[in-house]
Amino acid sequence: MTASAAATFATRLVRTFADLGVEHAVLSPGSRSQALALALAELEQQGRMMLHVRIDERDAAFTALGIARESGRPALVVTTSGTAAANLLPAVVEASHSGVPMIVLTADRPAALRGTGSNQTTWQPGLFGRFVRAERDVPAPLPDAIPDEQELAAFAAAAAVGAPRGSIGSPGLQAGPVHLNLQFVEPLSGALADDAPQPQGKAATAPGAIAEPRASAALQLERGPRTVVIAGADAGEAANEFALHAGWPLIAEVSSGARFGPNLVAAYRELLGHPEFGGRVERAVVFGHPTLSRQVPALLARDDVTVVVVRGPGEPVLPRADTVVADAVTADPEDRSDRAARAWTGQWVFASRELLEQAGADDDVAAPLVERGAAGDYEGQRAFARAELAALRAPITRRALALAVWRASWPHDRLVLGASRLIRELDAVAPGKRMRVHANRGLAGIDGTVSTAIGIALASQSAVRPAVDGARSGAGVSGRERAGTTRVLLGDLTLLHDVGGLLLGAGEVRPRIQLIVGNDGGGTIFDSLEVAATAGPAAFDRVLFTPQQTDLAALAAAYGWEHRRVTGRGDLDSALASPPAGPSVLEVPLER
Ligand SMILES: Cc1ncc(C[n+]2csc(CCOP(=O)(O)OP(=O)(O)O)c2C)c(N)n1
Ligand SMILES: [Mg+2]
Repeated sequence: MTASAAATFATRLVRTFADLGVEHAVLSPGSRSQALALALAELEQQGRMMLHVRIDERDAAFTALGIARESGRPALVVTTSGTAAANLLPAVVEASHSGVPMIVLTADRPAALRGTGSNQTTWQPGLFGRFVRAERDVPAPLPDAIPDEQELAAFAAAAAVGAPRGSIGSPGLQAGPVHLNLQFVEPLSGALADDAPQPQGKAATAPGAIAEPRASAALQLERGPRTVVIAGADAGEAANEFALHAGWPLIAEVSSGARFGPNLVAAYRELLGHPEFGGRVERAVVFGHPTLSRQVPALLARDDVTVVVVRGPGEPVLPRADTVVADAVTADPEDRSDRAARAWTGQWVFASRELLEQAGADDDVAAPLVERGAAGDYEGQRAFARAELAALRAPITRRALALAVWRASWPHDRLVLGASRLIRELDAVAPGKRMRVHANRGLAGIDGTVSTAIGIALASQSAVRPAVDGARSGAGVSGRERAGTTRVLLGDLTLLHDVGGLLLGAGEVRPRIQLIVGNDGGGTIFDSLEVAATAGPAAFDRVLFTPQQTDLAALAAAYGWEHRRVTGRGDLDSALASPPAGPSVLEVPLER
């Protein structure tokens, strides 16, 4: 085997990423990228990297997005040149907006071939535009000139996690995708060249060097104004802790990761619209990215409300020019003797609980009220059995489905919420529960949901696999708790958009993931828009609702996923409580 500078560089580069603490790589096959692919396969063999192979680059990138969402560490995404690289854009854009780290390695032909009509060659530098935090176009490794992998990897890793402000790039750099465009020339793979020149750059930092960005000084908020804390997508537990510490009501969306605790106001939509509640708010402190209601943006737009936005991983919301943006906030702890302040928060919390109970009661099928009937009272016993059966067989509404999924999920599980109606339905009624919830709310696309969720399942359920000799790599996630089931609540079109994500090739890890599909035959979210009333019904259905009658059982079977269809609440609860050990689809027909 001839020595290959490509192989030498690729091997050094992926090893350096492993040393820096990168644990997962997702690759799609291709010729130009073969040196990277083979180097990753070897690292996987050594137990130093978890490798996932996806035929579709769009899914590879969403899988990497899911892995990083869950683990907080960037995964590598590796593709060949041409349209392969272009397929990464949706996940890169989502990662950019939600502040999820990702390291994209696109293989390329030499720069001199751009614009010459050369096969599979395009302008890959700049492909991701403003959506990457940093980018390098790296010339092909040659026997006497191997790019400095240490410098490159350290640069990419630092930019992906949002290096400390001021240290690299522009101030306020946030975590997100980074693009290394790696040119390669023949021989595209081969033996490692032992005598190849060593990089002159500074050595890569120690193992596990991917660091948390440093937090800067917190903004102190004075007490006094009637304040609410708003936790949008990915706000995280910090929002909850802050609300609790300051003693302020917490309006936490269902994808915030902060929807729990004594200050939670789950039924915030009704209350924000009420003059005695929303009408009296003087200040809002916003964590994360609120996207699920009309009421929160309306509050933040009001000029009698001061808006303080706390920077999180994602793009900060800037509803108004006078928004105060802070890296962190503090406030004096709640003063339990301040009756006015306690009344303010208590009023929200109690009203919310009342409203939520009503909403739940509206939907609960009357539990059998009939007495069980004494021994020998056959009529009474029969009535009881009939009532109980009716409850179990009661048809499943959207609300019942959303609540059932919420109730079935526990802190060791993961819950992923697709865009569209069901996440909103859940947001309207879910009571507090401390658990990890993920949703791609950076841009709220219906694309890539299956793949993102698989990434989340892979990262939460995995540890670095033992090396061939059984030894474990130090870079493993063994210190972290392994998760239970990843449940995904999504609509039928959202599933069908990412059918390709169902494809887990032979030998790929098959995580414990349950896709719970509310199948209403199309995009019913559009039914609630004004256009549903103004457009002609046939045209509306054709171009917005977009009906589908896909046989989901056959689809699941084709991809080797278990499938079950449930129509009654009893079956729904049991299917959710005991999901299969591998990937499965739980189909729940819903009325339009
Ligand atoms: C990539 C992308 N394309 C289009 C949209 C617009 N869109 C939002 S919801 C939706 C329909 C979703 O249908 P389904 O998943 O069945 O959910 P339902 O509304 O029926 O609950 C579409 C097309 C989007 N958000 N993202
Ligand atoms: Mg639908």
